[in-house]
Amino acid sequence: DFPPGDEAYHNYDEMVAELDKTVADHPDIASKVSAGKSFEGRDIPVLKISDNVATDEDEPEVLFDCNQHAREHLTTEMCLHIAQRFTDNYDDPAVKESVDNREIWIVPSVNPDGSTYDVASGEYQGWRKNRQDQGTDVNRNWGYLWGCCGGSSDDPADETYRGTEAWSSPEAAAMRDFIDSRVVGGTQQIKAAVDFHTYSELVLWPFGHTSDDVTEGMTQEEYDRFAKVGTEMAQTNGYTPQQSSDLYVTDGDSLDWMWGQHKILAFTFEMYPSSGGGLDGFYPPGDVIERETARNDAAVDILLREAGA
Ligand code: 0X9
Ligand code: CA
Ligand code: CA
Ligand code: ZN
Repeated sequence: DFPPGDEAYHNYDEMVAELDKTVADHPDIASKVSAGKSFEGRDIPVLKISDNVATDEDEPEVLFDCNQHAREHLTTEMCLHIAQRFTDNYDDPAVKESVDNREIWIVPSVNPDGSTYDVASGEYQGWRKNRQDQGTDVNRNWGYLWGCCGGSSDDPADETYRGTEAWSSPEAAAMRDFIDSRVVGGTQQIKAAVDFHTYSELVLWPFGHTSDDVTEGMTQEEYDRFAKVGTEMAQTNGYTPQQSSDLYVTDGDSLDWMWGQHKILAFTFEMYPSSGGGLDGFYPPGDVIERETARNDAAVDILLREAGA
């Protein structure tokens, strides 16, 4: 489990318990479903938050997903923080306004096998991938131009191994099935999304597979909207806004698929810290969780607003 000083982090069972408690405490506005199962058979829970939560209403839907990468535990806390803020503070008029007019989907751990393995021994393993064979990088396994562009590896030992084919990881496939299931009457209901990672303090937008701003699937107008919203969010949290390929080129990441396949206004946030420490950067002490998750409150609110634009 998490080492001394980091007990505030939630392991998989604690994360599930937290979601169950949220639903038990707020049954009118919170419910839990499953996106599917991980390679080792763990459920990948999805929390829904909205008024009339049992009804699929005609309200813009927003997705927050976390922990595609095993060692990025701060992101799981980010998703749990969002869940708590929109349920525990429902009597705050601004929160109520958001909850009543959106359907918010939260996936605290896309990669529960990897995150469990990372902490199981009591010493951090520095693990990134899932636990399928030598491990697939879940964020290189999504099916938009999978493996196209030198932004992933075909070596199963590599940290960015893309898998044997698109969607070969059960975790990416489960997320695909869930997001595809939000197409209702031919229209994708999820309008905006953030995929949380650590670290570097960045707000990133598509595409990742090319350094071109404008390309097949991205007009200048669309690019400009990403840059505008991304920059506005970054002004609230102090992160650096940029196209994801400005960091480095990736192929098969979730961002490119969410936009390329579904035209979801999708961002990747790289959370605290900004730099330094190599592997240590993935393991900030538990006492930064509150500050570094609340830091994104205003950006999350902007994304919820944009989902209705
Ligand atoms: O490499 C990744 O999957 C993400 N960074 S991380 O350090 N958390 O592994 C970044 C994905 C965003 N896409 C691009 N940078 N193209
Ligand atoms: Ca509703
Ligand atoms: Ca709906
Ligand atoms: Zn990551």
